[in-house]
Amino acid sequence: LNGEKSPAFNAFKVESPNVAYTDANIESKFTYRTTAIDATDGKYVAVPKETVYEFKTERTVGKVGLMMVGWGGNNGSTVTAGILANRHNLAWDTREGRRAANYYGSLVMASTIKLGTDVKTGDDVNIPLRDVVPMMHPNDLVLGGWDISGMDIAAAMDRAQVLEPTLKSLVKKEMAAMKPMASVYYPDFIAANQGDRANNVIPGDKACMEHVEHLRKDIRDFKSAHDLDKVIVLWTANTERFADITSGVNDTAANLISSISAGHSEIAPSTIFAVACILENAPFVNGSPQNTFVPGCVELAEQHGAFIGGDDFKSGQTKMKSALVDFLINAGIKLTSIASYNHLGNNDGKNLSSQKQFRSKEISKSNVVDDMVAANNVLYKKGEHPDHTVVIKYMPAVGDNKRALDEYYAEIFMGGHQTISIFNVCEDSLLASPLIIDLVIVAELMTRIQWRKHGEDEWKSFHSVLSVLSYMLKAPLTPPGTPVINSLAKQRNALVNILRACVGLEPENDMTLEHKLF
Ligand code: NAI
Ligand code: DG6
Repeated sequence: LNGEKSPAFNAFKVESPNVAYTDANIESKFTYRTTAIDATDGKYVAVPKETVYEFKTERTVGKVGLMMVGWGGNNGSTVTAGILANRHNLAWDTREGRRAANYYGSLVMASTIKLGTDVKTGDDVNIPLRDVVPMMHPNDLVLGGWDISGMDIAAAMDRAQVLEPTLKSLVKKEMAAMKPMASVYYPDFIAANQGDRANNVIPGDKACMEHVEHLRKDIRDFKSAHDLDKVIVLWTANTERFADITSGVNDTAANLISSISAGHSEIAPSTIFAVACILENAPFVNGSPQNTFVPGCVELAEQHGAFIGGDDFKSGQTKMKSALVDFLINAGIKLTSIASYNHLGNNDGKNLSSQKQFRSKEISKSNVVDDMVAANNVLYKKGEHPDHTVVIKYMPAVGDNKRALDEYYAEIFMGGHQTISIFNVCEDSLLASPLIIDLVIVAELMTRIQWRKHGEDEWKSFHSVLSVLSYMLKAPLTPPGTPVINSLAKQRNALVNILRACVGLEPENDMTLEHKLF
């Protein structure tokens, strides 16, 4: 690298022979250090390993559009109002006093990372995560999307019953002009109790290529109407039932495309959206638990080098779980059972009151501790798991104010027991909205990062399956054959340290030797 500096830096610059700033890019050379293990006859040989990578991050974000599937839902209307409130710098009265727009709950917009140590004071220097590399600002997003309910987004915001009336009145006019496009609706995939809101549908009740082409055109039209450089599509529509994975139907990319053309009944609307996005090269993120990304869909994304990510926003109970269980097991405490109850009264809860859709959610909420348990072979024998039960009940009166009750039961020293009970109450959509923003910001960023091994000529993109989004997701999709990481701390470290590598900085190691060795 030539060490050339551009006059325009982000919040900081890295002075290193391994980093070059050009007008177009930030280029870094990064030594990735891992430990290779050779296991023979129960004995391990650990060999430190180094791989030198180069990263190139395009500095110009461009104009970005976010198209939400399920725009008229609680999440879709809430995130829309939140972005508008931030864009217009709004403040409003509540019975607790005046409130101002913010991005609390967004990892990117509201959390910091340690950049390093101040040479003069020895203190940590922390910067907003959003400043590590050039990132899109959510206030700049152009919003659009689809919903099977034709209600405008202002009316949808009222229907959601999430935000304060004083705030709603400030964004109502702008949101009333926002109308969701008609969507694909295959009644068999969501609860029958959703039928009465399906008044904005593209004709046809099962998969077909016309639906794929219709959605592709919607994306292209939206892009050209708003003069966008790129569009990210995010599924925040109802939880669907799982689709059966069947050989010859959805197991390969070619079979999936043939099945869509043949009108096969086992292809979900979310998969139709994913296929349309892959073919339009628009990153597609699934915020719901169903298996949208059937094997054929993942293969199609790989073939087209298109980005996909999922599944299911990790907003409240599961986020706590993936932090707390990591803590308990890493503290050497043997977690023996987790009982998780939820009740909620929003439309998501209504849809989940149907068994098949509940089952999708039960699966995504249940597998979230597996990696942490498997990693501790002192506490758990191979294949041993804590008991884990997940219950969700629809309770209309509490609306979006979801109640989540968890009991963690653990074995401690000398056969003793520890019981931790958590009662978590919050507006579900106010937790999910900042995650939508994070998913979009990071997915967009990944379209601007390329890598190569040092010495190679060709730059490449990250793998089509964006596992770097895992922090925001309950059941992270990973490239086929690669491990799933659920631990919240590990997920955050992975994201932060990849960003650091892009500007040639070492991973944060928390050793603070400078404060210990003197
Ligand atoms: P919601 O029920 O309020 O909104 C879903 C919207 O999707 C509705 O407006 C519905 O009309 C629309 N819809 C259904 N099928 C559609 C289709 N084929 N095409 C276009 N639109 C369609 O639900 P909410 O609360 O906004 O949640 C959305 C999704 O996010 C759900 O699947 C939920 O499980 C998931 N989720 C929500 C979390 C949260 O904290 N709010 C966390 C994790 C996941
Ligand atoms: C009931 O659990 C409804 C669900 O949609 C959840 O609210 C949502 O998946 C969030 O789950 P969690 O476990 O991240 O709070």
